[in-house]
Amino acid sequence: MKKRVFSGIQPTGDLHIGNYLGAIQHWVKIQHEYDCIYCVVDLHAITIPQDPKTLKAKIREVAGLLIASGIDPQIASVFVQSHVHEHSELTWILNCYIPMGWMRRMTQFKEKSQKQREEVSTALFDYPALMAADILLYNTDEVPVGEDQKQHVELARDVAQRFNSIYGETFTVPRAVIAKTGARIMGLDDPTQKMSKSEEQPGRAINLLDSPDDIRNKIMRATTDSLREMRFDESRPGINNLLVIYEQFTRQAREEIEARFEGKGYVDLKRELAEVVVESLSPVQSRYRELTADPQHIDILLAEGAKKVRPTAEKTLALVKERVGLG
Ligand code: ATP
Ligand code: LTN
Repeated sequence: MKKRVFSGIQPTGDLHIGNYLGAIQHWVKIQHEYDCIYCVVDLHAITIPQDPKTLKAKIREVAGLLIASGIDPQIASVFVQSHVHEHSELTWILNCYIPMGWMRRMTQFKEKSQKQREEVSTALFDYPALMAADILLYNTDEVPVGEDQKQHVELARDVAQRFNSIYGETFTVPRAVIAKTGARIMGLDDPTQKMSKSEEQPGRAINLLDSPDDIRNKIMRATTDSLREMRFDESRPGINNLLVIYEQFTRQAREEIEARFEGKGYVDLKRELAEVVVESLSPVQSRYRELTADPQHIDILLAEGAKKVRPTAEKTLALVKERVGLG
């Protein structure tokens, strides 16, 4: 039996090379080895205000880009969270077993709520419970995520263990798997900030659907330092970030890359990196255009994805309700 992998991505903006290098390329690689479920988490997206039309379009765009990046919907399951209502239902039940103290420790809520202050929704606070439900519905063994999500996966582990100790073996206890390099791609305009979908700074992120000229412009304008030496060095975040992106796309060894650019200027690195990124994204973009030529096609694939995963979600929820004594 293959191990079960579950991960999710929010349809809250344009997918960028940080998402691709930190998550999606890894998801593509493991799909043959594991039984993988990938979810477009639209219920998580509405924890902050969204425009309805844009949200609906983004759900399809994100799903299309996952498939265009190489996730094969015949092998892995790709579906939309709100298409399987068990996610919401299990969230409520899990809420009853998550002490407030655990939730209050979540650093992402602290960061995100500072930006919104009084407007912040109750659901943003409860975000980790929905994420725990996503993971626990499918007997998940491993959850590939970026560093920022580790604490949330740990909360899912804790609530699974707590529930199991009260009611007996019910949930598989999941663990987070964090990619070693490329796990944190930084903003091009400001390499001290992470490249992000929701931060609408022009020049921060290279989006997967950016035109070749946009990609070139953003890379040529990327912030670096005034030194000349081209070395992987985390104390020089700008140049380090460009080299990491180069490394991730070309799969060359660090020494090889440093040797290649020795004695050259930053402009040479930027020019070459821009071409590497343009060429790497080009097949993803053309597959995306093919996939979306028929607007119904993605909807059909997503309906099939939900149909594949629903029986497992139904079975888990029925067992949980039975254990708790509901109904
Ligand atoms: P937001 O800005 O809305 O928080 P995001 O761009 O951080 O969005 P998520 O939907 O939170 O993206 O994350 C999807 C996946 O991409 C996660 O596994 C996350 O860890 C990864 N990821 C996001 N940003 C980066 C980044 N800059 N570098 C590497 N991986 C990233
Ligand atoms: N919170 C995650 C997205 C997410 C997720 C999940 C990831 C929602 N549910 C379940 C792994 C497993 C994020 O913002 N990257």
